Amino acid sequence: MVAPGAVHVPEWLSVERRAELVTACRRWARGPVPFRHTVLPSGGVMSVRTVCLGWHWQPYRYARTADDVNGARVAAFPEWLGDLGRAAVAEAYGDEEAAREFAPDTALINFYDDAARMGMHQDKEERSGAPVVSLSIGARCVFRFGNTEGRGQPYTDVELASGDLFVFGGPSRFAYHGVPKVYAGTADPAAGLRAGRLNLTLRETGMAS
Ligand code: MD3
Ligand code: FE
Repeated sequence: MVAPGAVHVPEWLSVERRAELVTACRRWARGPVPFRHTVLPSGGVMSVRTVCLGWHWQPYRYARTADDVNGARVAAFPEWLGDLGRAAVAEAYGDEEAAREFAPDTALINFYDDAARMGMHQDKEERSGAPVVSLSIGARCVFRFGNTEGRGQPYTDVELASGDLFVFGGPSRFAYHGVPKVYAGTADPAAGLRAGRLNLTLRETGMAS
């Protein structure tokens, strides 16, 4: 446990599982909403590329359609990905009831090239107290896990590598966090990624279907 409710499980995903997820992400990246750099209301452009399933996150709300991209309805959130999320919660918390109750309805899929970063932020658009499940594939990175007060210290830097699971629940759910560094040349070709890092987060939006 990195902080209350924050559990890191290194190498939870088998190489076969990683490869299946990479293949699925390549398909989702083609549409109906393309993998793209999100443009913020400030005019800033995120360096990661993102595509969503189930619900589309646009700064700073969830919608069924990608009104900030091409207006298309996002691809469905597949049942098998919910099953993987429940298995992840069971593994991280050892709590079968928490796992059964976890009903993610959106996935945010981020791709980092070696230069991409994610600034310190909170995820506050979800109207749910459910945990967030994070799956990392590909290049290693520094994941910075902070506090609930602001972007600055105190924070803890954790290295995330290919196959790692991280679950954020309870008091950790609203902590600031970010990715200040991706390590070039640490991709996972066996998983089908020759460069860069993929991160999938499975979440409950709390949106009424
Ligand atoms: C802690 N993604 O998509 S995953 C994001 O690696 C995001 O792509 C990072 O932050 C990435 O919003 C970090 C870990 C993560 C995701 C969501 C969280 C940690 C979290 C929500 C609440 C607390
Ligand atoms: Fe986040």
